[in-house]
Amino acid sequence: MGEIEGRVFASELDKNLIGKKVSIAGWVEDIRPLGSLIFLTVRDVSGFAQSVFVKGNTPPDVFASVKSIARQSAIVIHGTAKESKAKDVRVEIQADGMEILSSATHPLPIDPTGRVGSSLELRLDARALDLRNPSIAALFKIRHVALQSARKSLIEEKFIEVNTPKIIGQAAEGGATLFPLSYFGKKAFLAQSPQLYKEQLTLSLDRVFEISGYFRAEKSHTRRHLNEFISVDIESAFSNKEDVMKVLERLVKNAIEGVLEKCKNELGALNMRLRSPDIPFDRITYSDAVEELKRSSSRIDFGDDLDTKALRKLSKKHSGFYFIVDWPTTLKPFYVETKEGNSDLSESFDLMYGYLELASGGTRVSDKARLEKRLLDSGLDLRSFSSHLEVFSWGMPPHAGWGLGLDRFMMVLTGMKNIREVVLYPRDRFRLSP
Ligand code: AMO
Repeated sequence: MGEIEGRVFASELDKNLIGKKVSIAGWVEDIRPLGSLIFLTVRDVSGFAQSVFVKGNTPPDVFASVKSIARQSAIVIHGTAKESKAKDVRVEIQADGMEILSSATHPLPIDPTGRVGSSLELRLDARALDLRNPSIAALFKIRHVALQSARKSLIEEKFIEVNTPKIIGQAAEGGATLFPLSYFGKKAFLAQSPQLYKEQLTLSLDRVFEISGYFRAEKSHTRRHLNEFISVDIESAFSNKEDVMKVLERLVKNAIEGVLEKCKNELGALNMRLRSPDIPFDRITYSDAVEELKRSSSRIDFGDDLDTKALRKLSKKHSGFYFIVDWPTTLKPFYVETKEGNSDLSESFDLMYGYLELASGGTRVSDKARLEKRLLDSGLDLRSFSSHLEVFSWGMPPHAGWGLGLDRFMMVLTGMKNIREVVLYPRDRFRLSP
C-alpha cells in the first residue's frame, strides 16, 4: 500500500475541509454503535478524529464489520468532512468507506489509552504501544523539539557537528567503568564520552559539538542513571570555562523557549508548567557548598564528593538551574585545568537543576607537559595516551567544553522523576530488551 490519497491528520480536520473528501489513517480508539449510526474514534500521531458511519450511506459489508473491529487496529477511513454536533468535536468524517490494514490481537499487554494504568516496567516492555498514549508521545515530541533547538543554538554559535568513534581501543579517560568488547580478537571498549576526540578536533575545526549515545558500566540503579545515555558535548578553541558556561546557559534557555513555543499541547498533556529561566544562572563555589552543608550539620570536608544526600540538602536552598564551580582538582579528571595560583582547585563547573547534575565541564589543560604531569598525578600510564599527547605538539589552542546529559535535561523539561520515562528504550542493569 502506498500513500493514502486525500490523507489528512486528525489535527488538520477543521472548518476549511468541510464538504471535502478526506481519509484518516490511524488506530481505533472507540466504537459506539447507536442504532443506524456507528461512531468510531480513531487516533493518529496528531490527535483524535471522530467518524460517523450511517447505515445506508456505507456499503452494508463495511457497516457490518465496523462494529467488530478490534480496538487499536490500524485502519483507514474514507469520507467527507462535515460539521459535528458533538460537544467536543468540531469537524467529523461522514464515512463512506473503511479498510482494516492490520488487526490488533487482544488482550494487549497494556492499555495505550491510559484509562487502565500500567506499571512503568510493563509499559517499557510494550514501549511501541505505550507511545500511542498521547501523554507518553508528548515526552518524545518535546525531546525532538529540545534537540532541534539545541542544535540550532550551537550551529548559530558556529559549532560544527561531528561524529567520533564509539568503539575505542583504550579505556583511557578514567573515572567511569567501561563495557569491554572483543574487536577481532583485540580488547576494545564502548566509549564513555567523546572527551579526547572533541579536544583534539579543536586544533583544526575550532568549535565542535556532538550529540550521541555513551556507555557506562556503572552498577548504580537509580532514577537518574542509565548505562546508555545521550550526551550533548561541545569543545571550543580559544575559550575558557566562563565562555562555555555562557554557551550552555544560552542553549538551555533556547531549548526551553523552543519547547514553550512549539509544544504547548504536549506540555498541556503533561500538566507541565515550564518557564524560560533567567540567565546568567546563579553560581556557588564547591567550597561555599561545603560550608553550607557543614552549617546544616552534614559531616563533610573539603575534597569529599557531593553525594545525593548532600545535593538534596543543597537543593533546598538552590532551586532551578545553578552552577557549582571550582571543584577540588582531585574530584575532576586529568584533562581539567587547575586554577592559577591554587592547584588544589580546578577551572570546572557542574550545571545543576535542584539536586540533579545536568552537565559538567571546564577549561582544559592545553599544554603537553602539564597534561603529562596531570596524567601521572592521576596514576595513569602515559603510554596509553601517546597518540592523544602527540596531538598536543601540533599547535593545540587553549580550549574548554562541557557535556550535557540530554536524558536528565529531558527530566527537567517534562517534570518526569525517572529517567526511564524520557528514554525510548532505556538500558539499565536489569533491562536489555526491547
Ligand atoms: P560526566 O561524566 O560528568 O562528564 O558526564 C556529563 C553528563 O552526562 C550525564 N551522565 C549520565 N546520564 C545518565 N546516566 C548516566 N550514567 C550518566 N553519566 C553521565 C550527566 C552528566 O552531568 N567528559 C565529561 C564532560 C566534559 O567535561 O566535557 C563527562 O563525561 O548529566
